[in-house]
Amino acid sequence: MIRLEQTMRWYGPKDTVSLRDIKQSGATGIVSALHHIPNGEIWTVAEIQAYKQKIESAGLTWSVVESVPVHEDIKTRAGNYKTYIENYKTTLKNLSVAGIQTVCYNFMPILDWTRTNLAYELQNGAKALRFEMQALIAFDCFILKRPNAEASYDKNQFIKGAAFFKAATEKEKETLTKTIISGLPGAEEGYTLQQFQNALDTYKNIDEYKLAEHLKLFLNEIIPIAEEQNVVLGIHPDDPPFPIFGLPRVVSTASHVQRILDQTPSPNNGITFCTGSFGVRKDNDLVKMIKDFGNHIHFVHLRSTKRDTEGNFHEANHLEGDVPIVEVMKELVLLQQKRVKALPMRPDHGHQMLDDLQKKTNPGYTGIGRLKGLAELRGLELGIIGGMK
Ligand code: CS2
Ligand code: MN
Repeated sequence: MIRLEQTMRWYGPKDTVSLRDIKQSGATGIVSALHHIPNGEIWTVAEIQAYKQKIESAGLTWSVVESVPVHEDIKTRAGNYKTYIENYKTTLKNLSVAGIQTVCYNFMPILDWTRTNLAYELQNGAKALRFEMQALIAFDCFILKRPNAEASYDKNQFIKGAAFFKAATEKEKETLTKTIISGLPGAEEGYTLQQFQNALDTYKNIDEYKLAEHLKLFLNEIIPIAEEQNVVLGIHPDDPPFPIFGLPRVVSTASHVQRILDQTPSPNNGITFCTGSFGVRKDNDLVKMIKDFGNHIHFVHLRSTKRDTEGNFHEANHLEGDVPIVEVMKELVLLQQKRVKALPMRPDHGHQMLDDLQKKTNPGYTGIGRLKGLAELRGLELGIIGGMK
């Protein structure tokens, strides 16, 4: 039986988790990007080849690009968006020339993924990433002071946000600000408070429908190139999968995904199935989503989150939390059997634990925490396959 392809994300030569570490985890594929190239610029064949060479010399394969970032001008359809779309096409062509044909991207306005606490201590002393609503509200209403921010929250939430702000020390406020707007790994961009507010202003007249339209217009241009070049695209869901800072969201639910697939019909137009992001919403039936969108799932991120009823969540152990991971894996094993090629998956994030706690790693992208996740996930997969025989 063909198994899922085990991959891990690598942030390039500066990543303190090395290619050798990743090799020892048992992963065979690398998920990476040319992080040194500014958003919107063309990735040349020479640059891609050199990077690929580095990965291959460690005995690994560059399986997936995560991500080719979509320039803000494309999302807002302003400024130089036409040039950036042309550049995107060229980058896809160049990647295909180099033999890299699975590309992840996202369409989240301004901020890539967002957390409010990068060192949430678990009972066992390991650290996890956490999103706390009242921290976000404290930042939005009292640090950023976004005009009319209060209207985005119900009264109860707002009171809790105010209390959070009141109790926080200057240092805590500073850390919170940095955590939210300095850019988590992969985001490639960070902002000052003023820059962030200016960026928010560019979305003043863009609601969900307009943003969905912008995504459609973008995909209508790049999907034909992807088809011609045999590249599959997987859009990563919004993280968190609900609106923040009054910004529109277009990849948070099953109906969002359906709209993306219907708007630009093509086998190359697909999703990155991130269980941790989609799984924060109770109304996302993950197993059903795999059944419904299977042919369009080009890449899988496996992790779990534990949510409460107030919009807070933290990243749980890979096999625990709210994601029905056993059922999800069963469905993925079935999906894999219908495919010719191995579907790339990676343990998405991991706790900071054991020696990770002494090491400076990209938040969420620890060596040992992810190794544990990967080991558990492949064991689960093998057990399910064994039980099917
Ligand atoms: C995050 C993001 O959930 C995640 O995978 O770590 O970096 C995400 O991969 C990117 O937003 C995808 O473009
Ligand atoms: Mn993910």
